[in-house]
Amino acid sequence: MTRYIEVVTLFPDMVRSALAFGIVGRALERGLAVVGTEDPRAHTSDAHRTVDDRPYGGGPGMVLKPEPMLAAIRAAHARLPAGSPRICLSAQGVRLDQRRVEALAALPGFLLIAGRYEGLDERVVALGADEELSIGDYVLSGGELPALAVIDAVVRLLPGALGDERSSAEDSFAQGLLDWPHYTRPETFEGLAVPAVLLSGDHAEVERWRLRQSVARTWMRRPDWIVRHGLAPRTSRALNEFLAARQAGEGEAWGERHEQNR
Ligand code: 4FD
Repeated sequence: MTRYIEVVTLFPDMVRSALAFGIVGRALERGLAVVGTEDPRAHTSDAHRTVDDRPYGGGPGMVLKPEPMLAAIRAAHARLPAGSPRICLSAQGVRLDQRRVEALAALPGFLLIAGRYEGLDERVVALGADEELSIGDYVLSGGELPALAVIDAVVRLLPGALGDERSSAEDSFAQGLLDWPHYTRPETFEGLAVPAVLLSGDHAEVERWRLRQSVARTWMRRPDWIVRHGLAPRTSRALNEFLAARQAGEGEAWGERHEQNR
């Protein structure tokens, strides 16, 4: 099933051009998703095609005028499957995470609203958005990069996007864990060796090592995830192995930076 995504943006070329590369570019070429854009400037009627105005109450910066924004939202939303949510990207939104990305990837369509300047007129949010999403606690000059982050995260989950051999469901992130370390040739690089287990050819042992690395890194760097997501029994055993090894003062510098292997 093709997914339909629309982006309301004053910079449609910025959005379209960024989607031409890599995994997402190929997925869109294959028709796994279709991304459309709608420019609020096309919904102005004055000679200067004005999209912004001074804020009521005074102060610096400009606010996007409500009429062109809402008209663009409605035009783009009319092209989407019925029930597609209208999502505004803003630092005031609910934080995006992989669970939310998976939920978006399961929908037939959604609309992303990218604001600019100091922000949107609040009535556009009230009338034109079903929810607000944030990609993190920092301020950007526009919602285009957050919209692109959402699109990238969603499109790479669509069946066929990663190629048939890989499955995003197997990503450690999908399991609530940080990724394990990756290595390729050469075997020793600037004095740092690849962990011996990865050269052993013992696939079961490699899998256990990766899970141990993932859970150790998660424990060290993101203990909040372990509290929030809990651990599957196998993962819980891997964590206990790591904690026991650390207690005994053995093994690698788990989850710490600049670890030296072997
Ligand atoms: N953290 C984010 C999203 C947008 C943004 C904007 C109102 C400003 C950060 C609406 C005000 C959009 C985020 C553009 N900055 N800036 O996800």
